[in-house]
Amino acid sequence: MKQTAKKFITLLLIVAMALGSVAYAPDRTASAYSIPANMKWWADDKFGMFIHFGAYSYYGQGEWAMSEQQISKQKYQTQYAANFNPTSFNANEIVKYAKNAGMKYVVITAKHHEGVSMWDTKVESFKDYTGKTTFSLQQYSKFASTKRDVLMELKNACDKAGLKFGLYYSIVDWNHKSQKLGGNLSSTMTSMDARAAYITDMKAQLKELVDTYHPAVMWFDGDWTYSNKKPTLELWWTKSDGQDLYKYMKSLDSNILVNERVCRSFGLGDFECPEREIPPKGNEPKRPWETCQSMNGAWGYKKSEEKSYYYSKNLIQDLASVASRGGNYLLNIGPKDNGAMTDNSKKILKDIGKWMKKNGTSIYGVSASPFKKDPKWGTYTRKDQTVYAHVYKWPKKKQIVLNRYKNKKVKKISILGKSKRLKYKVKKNKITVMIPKKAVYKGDTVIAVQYKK
Ligand code: H79
Repeated sequence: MKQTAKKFITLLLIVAMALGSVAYAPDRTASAYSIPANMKWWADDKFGMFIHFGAYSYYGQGEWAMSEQQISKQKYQTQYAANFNPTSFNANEIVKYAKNAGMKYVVITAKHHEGVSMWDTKVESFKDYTGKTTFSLQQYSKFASTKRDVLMELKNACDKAGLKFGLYYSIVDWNHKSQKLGGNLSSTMTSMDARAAYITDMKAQLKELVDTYHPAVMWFDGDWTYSNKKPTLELWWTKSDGQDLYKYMKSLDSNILVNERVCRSFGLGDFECPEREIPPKGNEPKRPWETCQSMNGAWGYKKSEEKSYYYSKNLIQDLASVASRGGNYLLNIGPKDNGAMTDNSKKILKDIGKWMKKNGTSIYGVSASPFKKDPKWGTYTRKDQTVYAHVYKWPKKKQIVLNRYKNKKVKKISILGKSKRLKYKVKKNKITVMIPKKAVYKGDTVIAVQYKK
């Protein structure tokens, strides 16, 4: 008898706990994940600037040109990297544009696949093809005579402006002596010894970067020669290398956030990074994520792409859609051969800034949409008791039907950036809002619905 009572109480407890956990579950959609404390700043910031800048900027054919055109190391180094002289690089200007666009952090390429170290690395093996000169912006290029440190300039500008600073680092290195350009995956190791030595040196470079620039984010890439088996010359990067690299970065600085590309597809790192892709609604990663996107078809400056920039309003919609699905958005600029920002990227950043000034509250620190489906006209984000309806397609009729959040009582409905209250009617779980004839902001007019607690 006693035994049965005990069982019954245990069962009650389990049911109570289950109910409790429902009540305290994060107030988001099925895609909900909880944000670790060390990532809160990043998840709240939502919006960052990516910068692709290297010797490829000088060549002006995109950051993959060396591989796409199978340019030899000697030619790439002597004709492009050696002439790179970005004297118009202006960190304060870039950061001013980033900040005015509402971006809260910046991630710049410290070393892309081409292998030019954008800082004065002292690690021995990163030399040009003769083995004599260090293959870095500070030692190898024309720019060397300026003695400038562009990464430090950017880091300082970010610190001054209150933006977080991050670094991108490519695991493959087309100019390093350990690797041959070519093969199916663009980089093949020359030997297993070369592989081991390269990994040691890569870690030494990463230590230099952390000790010198104290990045808040380390954004790895160029990890696609991977497998979860023993390394080969083709598949020379392994899951266990990725795990080791992640641990190593955290040992250098426990606060650094590291992306999944220490070795992608194994759930490593602190956040996932869909590239040029917004995960479909309902299919978002189950942990923190950041979509990276460029403003045109290239990341590094590509002259032929200068006429093909995306529309600002579409990038704004991307930002809102990403936020509505619980992600971050990292939007890229590719400064020119002389280091200056392109006019097109400046224009886009200004457009986004204009929108963010009035609508930033519907982006920063928001939770994902509380609703299972997106409406035809746009999407939702939420912060505390306010739900923001992002209306991409403004209805022709002077009214719009919004979902009602948890059947709460409405306190006030207005368009963000406007003080006027909008009239509305509540019926069950829908709210019909009377709206002006014209959208206020091209691409995304935000209707804020404040609920009573
Ligand atoms: O830095 C930007 C791009 O240069 C970089 N990521 C962003 C942030 C990027 N790297 N690779 N890609 C984008 C596309 C990758 C293509 C690959 Fe492949 C497909 C790598 C492996 C399979 C190309 C085709 C290289 C080998 C086969």
